Amino acid sequence: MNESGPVKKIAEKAGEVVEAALSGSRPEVPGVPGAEPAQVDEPTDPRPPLPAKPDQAAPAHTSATGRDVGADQDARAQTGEFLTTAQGVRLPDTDHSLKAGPRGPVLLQDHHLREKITHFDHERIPERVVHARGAGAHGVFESYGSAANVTKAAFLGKGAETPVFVRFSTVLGSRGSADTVRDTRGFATKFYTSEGVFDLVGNNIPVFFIQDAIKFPDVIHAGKPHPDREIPQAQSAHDTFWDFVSLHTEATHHTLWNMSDRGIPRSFRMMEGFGVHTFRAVNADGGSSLIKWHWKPKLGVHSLVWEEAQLIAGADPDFHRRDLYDAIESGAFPQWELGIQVFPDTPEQTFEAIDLLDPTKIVPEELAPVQPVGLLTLDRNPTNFFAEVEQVAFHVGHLVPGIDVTDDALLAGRLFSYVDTQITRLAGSNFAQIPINRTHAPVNDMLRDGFHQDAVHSGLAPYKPNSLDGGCPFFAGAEEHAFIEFPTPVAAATKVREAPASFDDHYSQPRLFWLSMSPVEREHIVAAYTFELGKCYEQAVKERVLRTLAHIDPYLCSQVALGLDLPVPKPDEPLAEPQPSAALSQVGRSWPTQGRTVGIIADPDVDLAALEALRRDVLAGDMVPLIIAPTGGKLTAHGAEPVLVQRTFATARSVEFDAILLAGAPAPGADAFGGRDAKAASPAADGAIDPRISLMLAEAWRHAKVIGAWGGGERAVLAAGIPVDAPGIVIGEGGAPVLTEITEILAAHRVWHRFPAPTESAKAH
Ligand code: HDE
Repeated sequence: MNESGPVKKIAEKAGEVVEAALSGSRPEVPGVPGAEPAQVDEPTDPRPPLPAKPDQAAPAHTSATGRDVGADQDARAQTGEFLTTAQGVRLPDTDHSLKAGPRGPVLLQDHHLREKITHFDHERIPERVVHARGAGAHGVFESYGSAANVTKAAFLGKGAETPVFVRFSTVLGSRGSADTVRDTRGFATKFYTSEGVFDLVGNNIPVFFIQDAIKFPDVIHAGKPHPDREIPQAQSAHDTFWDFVSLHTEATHHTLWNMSDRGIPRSFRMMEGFGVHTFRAVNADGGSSLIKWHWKPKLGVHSLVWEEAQLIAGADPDFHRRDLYDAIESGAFPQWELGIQVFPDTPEQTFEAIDLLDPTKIVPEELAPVQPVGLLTLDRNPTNFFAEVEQVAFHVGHLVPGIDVTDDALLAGRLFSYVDTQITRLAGSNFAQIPINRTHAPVNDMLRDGFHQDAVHSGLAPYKPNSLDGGCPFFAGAEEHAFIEFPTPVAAATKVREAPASFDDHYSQPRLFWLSMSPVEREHIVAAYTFELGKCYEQAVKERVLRTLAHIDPYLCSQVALGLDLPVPKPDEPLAEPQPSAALSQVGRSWPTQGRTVGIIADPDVDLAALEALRRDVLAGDMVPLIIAPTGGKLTAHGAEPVLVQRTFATARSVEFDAILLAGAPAPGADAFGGRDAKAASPAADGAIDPRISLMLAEAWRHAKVIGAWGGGERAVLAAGIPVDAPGIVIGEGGAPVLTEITEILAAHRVWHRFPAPTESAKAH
């Protein structure tokens, strides 16, 4: 991999963003709402619309037919100083309907009223049937060229740079649901390549619940809220989900991943991505290999803890969106390396006895290393959520020459589904012409008409063969980058509704995953199953799930049974003894801390110059500082530059921060009483310290987060009942040395050794 080229360039660009933020008129990133500061009185002097913010980008300006129109970045935004109708007619008023006198009836002839309300009535489009809740960003993919021997895809050629748009999502929840629910996450990437659009529509979990697309409506119906009362929203902790996955045991592997820390990511930026299915790669010589796609986050794979995820769902349901946008706005551009596992394309389509067409199986990285092929950087936020994130339309069938599909029966159903769903969701068949979906390659497709046709096709012969349009368009050959299906042999067979025998193995890989987990990760899995089943009503469902757990591991099964007060079943077949895969565990290494959120609690009489210096140090370390003070506004002191307060004791909650720094020991604020703010009502609170701060520290403590303090902050730590010599508590002389030390600890994500996991033998009973 080339660490000096793209990585360095991106680092420079990120540095420029940080520099601009520090020197600009609005240095308190993230969270700046508009391109210019607002004034208190309503502005009345006509002026052109404000530009987009510097962290934002819009879809490239290609025509509906893929032509670069070379327009300015904001060419699709509103234009002109004056309010107009949709037809561009200027308006003098939008506050009053046209009436027969001030108290009179509203007149039907008010075309402005009717246009405004009618358009409003149709603002919503159907949300995605799955993956409705999401967030997206623009970026660039820079290819290392290392895949050139397996695929001729131009975007994977050496040095190729390809614009991309990525959308992350949860699966089960509706559009307004919380980000931090326990669920699989979508990781869909649109590459605008020179050979047409390539979509890699993957998840953050490498396996799927089902082996055949025909079961997709079943698993989704089971996971969605109960049809009678429409609860619970965006959760798997209910009877129908567990009923299905315990009867349909091929779901065991994916379910186990969901119950692991992978089901509650800390950030989209800290998730792996997987293509799940095996794809086929074809090189320039016509050679075929089977491949699996992997996205590896530069920041490592990290998760929330369950209590934190639940608190965030209330305190900041937009947590993952905000995290993505804030990191990009702050110049901490998230990056992933794209990698491939490559397997020989043999007639059996297996590798080391693993069936490559079975999407409930992984190939451990120890058996087939992930080879890095390029670097993805997300460096711009969307300018308009609806236009970009809501309207982006992915499709697994958006393939480019050099990448083809296999006979995976799950993939086959997807190849039908994605276009079909867009036709409903985006109201017609011309969704490829919506700006975010437009290819950057020339289009001459003979598709015509339909709702919302944006192209103005010339000529009169959208058919082939023709002579009236000069025979155009013409066929391309391999030399002209045509997509030519790989001539895969198909064995003689009989029509059946059956799966291969190897698809019946539902437990060896869940056991592999379990055995690969560290002790703390195993405890989280036990707790997740116990919680989810504890929320179910039917005993039969719980007992049936325990039977599946008995096939994964006796400790897992017995501990969950203990929590449910149910008997421990025995497996009806001997357990497999697979080789664990170290690559599956998230714990035990160090990672960069870019984009981590550092909450800085400021005593009102803190040294403001030192506070500002610390804020800048955090920003310069590519992390996101947020100043927390008793009240909003600005902290001021004679002779010092004021410092903007970004969170107050009333609005802040520990779960927003990866680390908490205490610059002093704030006394109770004016609103620190239970009648005003229930967070302040803890009976254990020490009267000398604001009780909200004690609560914040206590939560950070039990979520195994690092806490740093100086200038009296030690007193606040002690007052919260936290031993100052405990792991991950850093007491220092000043902000700078404490920041250095907490950054080192943050590199391990959490202070895992604060609460050592019990050994399995110690807990066995
Ligand atoms: Fe999807 N999936 N899916 N899926 N999927 C959709 O397409 C479908 C599957 C995935 O951010 C839908 O535009 C079927 C696997 C992502 O816009 C729909 C089957 C994987 C996204 C659809 C699967 C995915 C979707 C809903 C079983 C991981 C969000 C709206 C064969 C490899 C993309 C839409 C975005 C979205 C169908 C299974 C990933 C209905 C039939 C396996 C990331 O077409």
